Amino acid sequence: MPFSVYLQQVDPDLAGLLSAVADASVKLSDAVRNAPLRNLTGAMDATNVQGEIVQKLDDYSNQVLMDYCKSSSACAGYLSEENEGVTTMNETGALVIAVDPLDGSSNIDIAAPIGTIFAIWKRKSAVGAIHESDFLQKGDECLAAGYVLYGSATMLMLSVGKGVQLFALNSGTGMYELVNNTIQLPTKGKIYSMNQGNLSKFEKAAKNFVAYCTETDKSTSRPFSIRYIGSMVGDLYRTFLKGGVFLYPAYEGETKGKLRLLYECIPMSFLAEQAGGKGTNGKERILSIQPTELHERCAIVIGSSDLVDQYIAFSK
Ligand code: AHM
Ligand code: MG
Repeated sequence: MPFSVYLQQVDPDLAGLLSAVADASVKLSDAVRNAPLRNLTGAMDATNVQGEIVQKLDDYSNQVLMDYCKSSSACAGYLSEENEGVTTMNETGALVIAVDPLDGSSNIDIAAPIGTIFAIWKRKSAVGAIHESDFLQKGDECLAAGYVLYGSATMLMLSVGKGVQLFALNSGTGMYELVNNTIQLPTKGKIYSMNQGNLSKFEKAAKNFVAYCTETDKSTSRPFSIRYIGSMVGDLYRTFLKGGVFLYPAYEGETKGKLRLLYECIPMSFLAEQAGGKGTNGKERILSIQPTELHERCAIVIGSSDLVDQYIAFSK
């Protein structure tokens, strides 16, 4: 089924914005695949609000998404990893969107999987300019979330709150087509995914969890394998299809990790729960957390429910 036909079942405002995001991602998929030929690799002479070096493709992706979101009349506001504040798009629009325009920036120059992550809410204010408070909403209030993976294929994983659907970009037509109507995240898994080189920096539960993953126990297929691309989009695509767990835990003595709540942890947790999996910060469901800052960071453990539960047990 073409994506445009799938969108006919979706509320028209939401369908319009999702269509704009999908169109933007088709353009970005082409840019990613041709980045070395278009002077789109390497860093800009700039850092973003998080103090991270901005890659040329980060900036390009943000510009493209802003243009396409603005073209959707339903889109009232835009928040991005690359922008300090919120941007009003259309004062009469009903929706707001938070995006990580290009996740996995450190993988751009090595042609490894990268992607675009997004979450959409109904705005809280009625009309007019958008405020921060329009974005400080729980994941439980999300209308839709998804991501596009620019890997060996370009894949769109999406939920509008009715399960998780997977679309593949047909490179011939430039259009997405449904390839799986009911993604089910396996309840068990044999793979864990984390930056284990940083283990000494992480909280005790993470250390205990790694000890659990690496010890031998035939009944639970341990030791598990470790796989870590360093692109959340790539690592989670594998996790959604094959099962397992991805974690970027809280740092020792802190409650937060590296990844951002509004445009990384919430959209991925929304998808995980819609697919029968779980997403937690160790102590609380990610979707229950009340955001207090636009670029708030969050610890995340996400994937197969049995493995996430195991981490939660170590967090008690
Ligand atoms: P980015 O949005 O700036 O690309 O950062 C997020 C990425 C995730 O995709 C990935 O899981 C993580 O950062 C990797 O971090 P690290 O290099 O610390 O393992
Ligand atoms: Mg990211």
